[in-house]
Amino acid sequence: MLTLFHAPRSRSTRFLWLLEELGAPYEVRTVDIYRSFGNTGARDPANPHPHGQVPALLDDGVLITESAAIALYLTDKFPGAGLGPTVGDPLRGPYLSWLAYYAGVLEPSVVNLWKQRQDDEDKKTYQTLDDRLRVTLESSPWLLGDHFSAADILFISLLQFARQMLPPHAVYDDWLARASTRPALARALAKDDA
Ligand SMILES: N[C@@H](CCC(=O)N[C@@H](CS)C(=O)NCC(=O)O)C(=O)O
Repeated sequence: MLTLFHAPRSRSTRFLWLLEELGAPYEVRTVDIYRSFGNTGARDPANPHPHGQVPALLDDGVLITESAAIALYLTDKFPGAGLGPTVGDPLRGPYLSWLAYYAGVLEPSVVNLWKQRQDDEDKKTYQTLDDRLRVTLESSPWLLGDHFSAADILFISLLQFARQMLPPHAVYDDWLARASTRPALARALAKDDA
C-alpha cells in the first residue's frame, strides 16, 4: 500500500494529483509542517521524512522523498498509466531532464523568489526557463509532446504557487487551462483539505 504524507496546499498536493492520475490505490496521512509564511505549524513526529517535510511517500515500508524522485518512482511503478516514459523510450531522456531541471535548477530559484532574495543567477534561471518552456509549449500541448506526464504536474503545480516567475503569455495560460480541466486534478483538490 502506498501512503502519502501530506499537508494541505503544499508540495504534496501535486502527489494527490499524480496518484489520482495514476489510478493507484493509496492512503493519505495528513501531517503538520512548519510553514515559514506566517510562522505556523511544527515538525510532526508522525512524519517519516528525515527533514520533517512533505511530500513523503511510503511504499510497503520503503520511504521516498523529494518531489522529482517521487514522481519518477510512481510513474515507473505504474508504467501502464503512461504518465512517464520508461527506460528504452526515446522520451525518457527529455523526461529525466525536465525532472532534474525542476529539482536542481528551478526549485532553488523559486525558493529565493519566495524569500525575496533573488540574485542575477535566479533572474537568469527564469529567463532560460521562459525561453525553454515557450519553445516547447508553442509546438506541443505538454512538456513531452502530445502526452501529459508527471513532468507537467511538477511544473504546473509550482506555477500555481509562483505564476510570477514567468511573464504573462498565452502559452502559459493555455497550458494551465488545459491542466485545470483534468478530472484527476479536481479529485485531488477535493481531497487536499479533506
Ligand atoms: N525539495 C523538496 C521540498 C519539500 C518542501 O520544502 N516542502 C515544504 C512544504 S511545500 C515543507 O515540508 N516545509 C516544512 C519544512 O521545511 O520544515 C521537495 O520538492 O519535495
